[in-house]
Amino acid sequence: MGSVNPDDAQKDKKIVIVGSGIAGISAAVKLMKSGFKKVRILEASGRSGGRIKTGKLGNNIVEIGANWIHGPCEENPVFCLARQYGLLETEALTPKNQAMDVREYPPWVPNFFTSSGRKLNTEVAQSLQTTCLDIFDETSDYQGDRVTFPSVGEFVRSKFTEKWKDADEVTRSLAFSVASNTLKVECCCNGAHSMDAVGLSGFNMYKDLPGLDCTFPKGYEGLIKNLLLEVPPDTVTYNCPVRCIEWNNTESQSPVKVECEDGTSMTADHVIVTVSLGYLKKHHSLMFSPPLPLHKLQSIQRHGFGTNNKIYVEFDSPWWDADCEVIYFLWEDEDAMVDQMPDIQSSWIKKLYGFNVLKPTERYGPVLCGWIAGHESEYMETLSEQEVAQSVTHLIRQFTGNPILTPKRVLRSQWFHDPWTCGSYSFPGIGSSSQDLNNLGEPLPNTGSQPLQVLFAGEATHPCFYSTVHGALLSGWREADRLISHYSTAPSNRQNFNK
Ligand code: 6YU
Repeated sequence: MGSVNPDDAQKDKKIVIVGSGIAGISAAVKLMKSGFKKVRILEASGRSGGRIKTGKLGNNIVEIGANWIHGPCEENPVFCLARQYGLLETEALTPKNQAMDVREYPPWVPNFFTSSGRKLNTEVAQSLQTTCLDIFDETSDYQGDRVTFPSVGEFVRSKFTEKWKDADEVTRSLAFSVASNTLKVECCCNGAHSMDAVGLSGFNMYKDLPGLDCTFPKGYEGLIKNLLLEVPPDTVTYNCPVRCIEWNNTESQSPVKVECEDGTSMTADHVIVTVSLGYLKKHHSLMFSPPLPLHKLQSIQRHGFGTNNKIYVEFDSPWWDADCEVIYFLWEDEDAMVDQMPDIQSSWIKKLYGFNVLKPTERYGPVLCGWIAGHESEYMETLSEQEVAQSVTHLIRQFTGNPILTPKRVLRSQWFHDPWTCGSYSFPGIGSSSQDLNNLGEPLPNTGSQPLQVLFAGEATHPCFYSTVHGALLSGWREADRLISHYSTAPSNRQNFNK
């Protein structure tokens, strides 16, 4: 995106950014580099980073929020910035790594365990898993009606049942256990309660970038810290939740008034809202005065936002294969392809599909990261860490058949109960289309005498990289560019953001 310095007279325009996650910070950096001087970020919590959050498990650095750079290649600005700041390991920087086309499934070495304590033959289980993933891939070619299959879950279940209809009882039962597990994996990838809530028509709006997903050895927050060094230290005001944004204030010179929870208020020429879609779903009616227009509200409702949490578990020694990178737990009683538990209180743990092994082992020791999505995950958040540890210990003993295995440490995330996030990330809901993503990112008002009073950034506003850090970062740049372009005096430098 070409940035053009705005006219000198416009550099005093007051811009308030709500939220100091990656979208808010990237917008601030771009605006200030372009000459805007009065840029202020108001952050509800006591830290920057939002859903980028690095923590500690014993001496290990672990990610509580975003984990990977999805698709680390030249087209990915998070990869380019991380490389520029020297935050990545040599292997992630190789052209070979950047060129790998893995789509959503990195070629991790798996181990499969079952609920009767058996370790399955990897080839057999993996081939059943591939059959299931191929059906997920078929969603991109599906041209049929959306009434028969409104959701990805219904589509996959139907095709998978058809595929195995003539198989013998034992094979079909195992295939369906694998399919249930794959649906739970997909719930985590999409941050959805069930794949029945993920719209088939919007499922392929997401665009994969090439490159083998990589991590930040010293933590994702390094990206945030480096970006913040590019703006004056007092740019962010912490512990300052915004309560209400009054826009269309035609009587004042500044058309927007921002009211904070502590009763203070300030005027602004432009406000960039970067709060999560989960937060907007819950608080939009109090947050905007006048209320948001109907088409925006409908898109806020239609586009999905759900929970995906992690449960880190540390052991004294590994019980998985030395080369294993991912562990899947298959429930043998799940032969009806289920991704929702009927009784959440007693069976929430069945939603946890398995674990990633933290690599390299020399750095982390025997540490696993479990994944659990949906309402089961939200219920898990209400339990004490000790109760979570007990359930995980019981689960691992059952699946390994080892009655004395005991984790050394357990740490879980709680994104649903984080009052400033209200969940993990967005996904296409039933009936969601690219129009909804456009509506979510559309500024208010878009035309008229005082346009661009309230602008919207954040992962859920990106047309094809929603749910990711790079999507959020690009959305922040997009809104900064919108303002820079608005104040650019040379017509040839003005960009049309309505295309
Ligand atoms: C990625 C990954 N990753 C795991 C987990 C989570 C997420 N993501 P922010 O919320 O950050 O900032 C808003 C700020 O606003 C915040 O600081 C608030 O405190 C503040 N705020 C709120 N209300 C306020 C108020 N009233 N006043 C003032 N301030 C207020 N992304 O690239 N790689 O590995 C993962 C993962 C557990 C929770 C992730 C990952 C998502 C990113 O973390 C997330 O998008 C961005 O950080 C959001 O930044 P932001 O600035 O928009 O908001 C079809 C299809 C498939 C699609 N899926 C494929 C990809 C799957 C994505 N996978 C993610 C997986 C993991 C594991």
